[in-house]
Amino acid sequence: MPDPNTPASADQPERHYRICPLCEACCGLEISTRGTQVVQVRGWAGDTLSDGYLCPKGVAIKDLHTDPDRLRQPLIRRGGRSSPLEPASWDEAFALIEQKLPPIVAAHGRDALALVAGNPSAHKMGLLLYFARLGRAAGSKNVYSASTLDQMPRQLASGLMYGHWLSVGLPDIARTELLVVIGANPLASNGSMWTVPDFRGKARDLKARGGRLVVIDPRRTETAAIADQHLAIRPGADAQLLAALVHTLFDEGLVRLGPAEPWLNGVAELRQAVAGFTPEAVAAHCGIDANVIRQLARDLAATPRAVVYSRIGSCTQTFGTLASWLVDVLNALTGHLDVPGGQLWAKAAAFAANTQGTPGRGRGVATGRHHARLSGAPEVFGELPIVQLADEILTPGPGRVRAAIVLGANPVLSAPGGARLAQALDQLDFMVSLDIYCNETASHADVILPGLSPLEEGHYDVPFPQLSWRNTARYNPPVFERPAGQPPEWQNLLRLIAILKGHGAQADVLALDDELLADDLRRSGVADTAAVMAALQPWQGPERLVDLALRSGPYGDGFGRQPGGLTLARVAAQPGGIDLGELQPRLPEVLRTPSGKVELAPPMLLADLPRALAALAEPPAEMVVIGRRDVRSNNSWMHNLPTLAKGPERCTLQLHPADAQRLGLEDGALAAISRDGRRIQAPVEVTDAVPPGVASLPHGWGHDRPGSRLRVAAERPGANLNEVLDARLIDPLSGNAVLSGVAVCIESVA
Ligand SMILES: Nc1nc2c(c(=O)[nH]1)N[C@H]1C(S)=C(S)[C@@H](COP(=O)(O)OP(=O)(O)OC[C@H]3O[C@@H](n4cnc5c(=O)[nH]c(N)nc54)[C@H](O)[C@@H]3O)O[C@H]1N2
Ligand SMILES: Nc1nc2c(c(=O)[nH]1)N[C@H]1C(S)=C(S)[C@@H](COP(=O)(O)OP(=O)(O)OC[C@H]3O[C@@H](n4cnc5c(=O)[nH]c(N)nc54)[C@H](O)[C@@H]3O)O[C@H]1N2
Ligand code: SF4
Ligand SMILES: [Mo]
Repeated sequence: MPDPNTPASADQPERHYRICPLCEACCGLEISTRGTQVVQVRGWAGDTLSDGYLCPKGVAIKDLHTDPDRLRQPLIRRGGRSSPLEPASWDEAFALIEQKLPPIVAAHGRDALALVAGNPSAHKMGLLLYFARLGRAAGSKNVYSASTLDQMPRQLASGLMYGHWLSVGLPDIARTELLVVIGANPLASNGSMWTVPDFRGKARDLKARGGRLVVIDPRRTETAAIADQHLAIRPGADAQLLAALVHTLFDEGLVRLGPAEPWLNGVAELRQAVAGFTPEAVAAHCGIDANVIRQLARDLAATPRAVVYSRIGSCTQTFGTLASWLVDVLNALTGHLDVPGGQLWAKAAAFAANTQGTPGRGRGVATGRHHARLSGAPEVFGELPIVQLADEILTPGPGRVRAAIVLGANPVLSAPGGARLAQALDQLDFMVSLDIYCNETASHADVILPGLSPLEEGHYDVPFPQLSWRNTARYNPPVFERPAGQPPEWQNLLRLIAILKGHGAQADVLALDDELLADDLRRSGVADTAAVMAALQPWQGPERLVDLALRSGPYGDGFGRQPGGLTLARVAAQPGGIDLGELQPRLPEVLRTPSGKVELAPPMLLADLPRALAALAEPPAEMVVIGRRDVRSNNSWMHNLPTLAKGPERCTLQLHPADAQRLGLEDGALAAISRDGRRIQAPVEVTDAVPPGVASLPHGWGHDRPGSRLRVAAERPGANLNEVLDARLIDPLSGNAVLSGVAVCIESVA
């Protein structure tokens, strides 16, 4: 295997190793360059995690690097809120922030400043690690992120069961014989809350060894198309279906706890809790025959190596936390928890709370340490529901949000009620966006601070090794030097912290970084902080935090106590990363619950079951809408890259032929999709991939809003699904938005 990190020779380009930061598959790329040009992007076959896999978005990292619309200089409004965004120097941009932001907090309190983080902030170590620091410095209750448009139900369920928000169980795809995928389409998304590059190849291997893939999804997706069985569930009915599967296990005497038995709490409570969810009672609601439900429960119980995995389709609904929980309950009651071929936990080399502190026991998780001012929604994992941000800005009174710092997020397109949020953002006294584009959200800011190209940054995946199909540790240095004068984003975040702390815009951010790290070390009980800081030299910023986390992690060198253990230098010396082996059983040490047990029946979840039972009696809506992902798109922000944007129109409304006929809509005709007076239009794609009564439209489109500067995306803007979705609909436990199965009216645009 040739080393990808090779210097250029006269005719050979230089090769670099780069971990793709664009989605959760985290593929290792080989990037060939000549001078400042990217010549080629390929999957790097020497990568320990991804084995050479990549998708078209990975290739488009070249377009992203060269995109003329990508910001390289701050934009500011010199003349107040209604003046235009104009290029400015970094000093001028930060001076404006220092002039405007602290007085707002001083006059109205810390909660007057909202912090909003988007999806890319999970994919960049500098953003994730320093947003956490910004959060502590700001001390505001108004923290929002894409998590409440996404996986918060999964994190809450796992947190309640295992004691930490990121102790999310993973399918052991390399060894399972039966994989049930619910509400996920990894062939398009490349996996989520599960870092599993080349799902297709792994599914092929599963089938080659005689295993089966079952997909539960309203739509016959790309993943469903390669499955052995596809169950077209009615949108929003996952909790009821899963409860009926659990019911069947008890009803038919199929419960078998397996090796996890000594660590399981709450089996008896579960039996009682699901008593009302007979397959016969839920069948019509789920659109799945009772016998099919019973047979799936039997298959799961009878297959020695089986596992159920669920993702966004079953999270972004009003019973998202219940559904996520019941998936793990099914795995536990069929003896597939913590066994090879079943559901296992990763053991990440760095940053995993389930490798820190006392093994096997901890404080567990709590919600509701504070509540939303207006709705009273509980804080979950430090966050409030992002769909409520517009109200918090628009509604007068003490505690009103008057300023915002938005980090790599585009809630104007990505959150239900985004159009109203756009109006709300204009009511703010001051707004800062850190983004690489002037997108539909950043265009409302007073200051935009641009981030670097991914090729100008070093990379270590902070959360994803905690969710990976295999344990590895990987790091890459920047491919290119960053442009002179443009700071890395972690330093921009530090400068914002300095401003909020009253140190001023001219503060020495590296000294502040030292100060914050020393604080961290003292809080975690390190006696000789100076010695640790010295041992971490010469690393700086996020790399320094990674080195610290690796060295004090489960495979680390323990600062000399474990000679040969991991350090960032050792990881960096291996392009392609260090393989730490396949997933292993981790009970009980992975647990951080107060009881030291897996909590199969958390009271908060049991208490929510009657709501799911009551929903069985509600009449179904005539027409509901669900989302859809395409491999050439990524939420709202990769539509500006020419290699991805070309090809057929992707923002189409898929309709079943029977619905199309009933509504008088032909393929290619324009349909109006509306709810409560909100209305969008999209071209129809007639297909029997969606069942009758279900329409599918992708999210992240709608690039025709004034102010944004995305020239390629604006050529085919698409319709913004979230403009019709309903900001009032949430899962009350997690605060997560309901994005799927929302009732809409569809008609022909005459
Ligand atoms: N209806 C519907 N809505 C959805 C979903 C759905 O399935 N259906 N999915 C939801 C999900 S899962 C998610 S995660 C959210 C995503 O919601 P958001 O995170 O709000 O949206 P993104 O489109 O990911 O926008 C990310 C922004 O980050 C910027 N960015 C990219 N790289 C960097 C960087 O290095 N630094 C900085 N500072 N900025 C950067 C991009 O320019 C873009 O503006 O959308 C959600 N919305
Ligand atoms: N190409 C591409 N890749 C991406 C993204 C992207 O936008 N584009 N976004 C990234 C992000 S931020 C995330 S969070 C992940 C998400 O990764 P996935 O969870 O795999 O996301 P989707 O492909 O949207 O798959 C969700 C599936 O749920 C189905 N579904 C809808 N409603 C229901 C329901 O009520 N019940 C059930 N059982 N299924 C339902 C949908 O039809 C869809 O097929 O993808 C990531 N990867
Ligand atoms: S699947 Fe594509 S976007 Fe995701 S990490 Fe791999 S190359 Fe990047
Ligand atoms: Mo997401």
